[in-house]
Amino acid sequence: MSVPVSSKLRSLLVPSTRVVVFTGAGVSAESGVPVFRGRNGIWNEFRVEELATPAAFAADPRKVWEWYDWRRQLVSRIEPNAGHRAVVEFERFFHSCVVITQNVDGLHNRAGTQQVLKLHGDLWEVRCLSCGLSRTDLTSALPSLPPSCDCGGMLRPGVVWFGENLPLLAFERAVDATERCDLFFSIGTSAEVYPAAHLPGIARQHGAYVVEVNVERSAAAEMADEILLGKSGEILPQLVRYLRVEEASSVEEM
Ligand code: BV8
Ligand code: ZN
Repeated sequence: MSVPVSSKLRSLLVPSTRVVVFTGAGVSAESGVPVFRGRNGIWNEFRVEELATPAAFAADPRKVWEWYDWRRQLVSRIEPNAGHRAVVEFERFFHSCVVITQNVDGLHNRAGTQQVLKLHGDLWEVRCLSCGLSRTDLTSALPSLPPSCDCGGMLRPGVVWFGENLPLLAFERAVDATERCDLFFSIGTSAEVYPAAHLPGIARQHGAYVVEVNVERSAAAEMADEILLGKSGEILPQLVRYLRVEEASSVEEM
């Protein structure tokens, strides 16, 4: 089923448009990753302050690691969906397309996106609390919890917890791309976690056309010029079909 798309948005679907794709948990929902808030939200079951904070980890590292190990195992068994793959098509079509995600699942990379600005870290990164070394660890399930570094120190998940700063360079690049873009997609995010949730507003303030793609209106809807209500795994491929039409007609004109 297709959703109505404005002629303004269709007119922006040309290669010279500078695009930012900003995603949240909803883009991975159709792959089987649970979202955090709203219907079927993970925080309805668990208390965020018990799991995703430095204090929670200090109090019970094993409990926090069990949760992350469970999520790593879940993500290792699933595949990117049509929404992730459509983002790869966007990158191919637009001369400038910057992908910014709050997701830690790595599914954009697995779909084929090379450069992703990961604002909340990566489920597959681990960092040593003693020597500070970060590395990728794709093991699932981890053999012992909490896992240890070669130096003997305790490892932590390479994600950004509540109360922690976002990776500065990634956030600066995200703001920079957002300020410069013509078209900003806010996809599958409740836009409730800051500072990432400032991005749709920054895009709007700098004159971008802001499009929300979500199964329901989120906090970002107030900043949006257009809201495409539906699943990202259906709406984004619909937009890719428009890109293909545009591509074919520009070839005919040559
Ligand atoms: C910071 C990573 C400075 C790890 C996550 C009051 C007290 C204390 C703190 C604060 C406060 N007020 C503000 C703060 C700051 C706080 C914050 O924003 N809190 C909010 C919640 C009030 N932020 C921080 O602490 C950040 N750091 O501010 O640093 C600082 C320093 C010191 C002291 C203070 C401040 C750090 C935040 C990072 C949190 N890390 N996760 C992990 O994953 O384990 S948060 C978590 O939320 C997620 O991981 C995700 O990254 C993020 C956003 O969630 P969404 O992706 O939007 O997902 P959500 O489930 O909410 O929504 C899904 C959407 O998809 C829904 O809208 C749904 O309708 C839609 N959907 C569903 N299916 C589909 C769909 N859409 C399309 N298609 C579908 N098929
Ligand atoms: Zn170490």
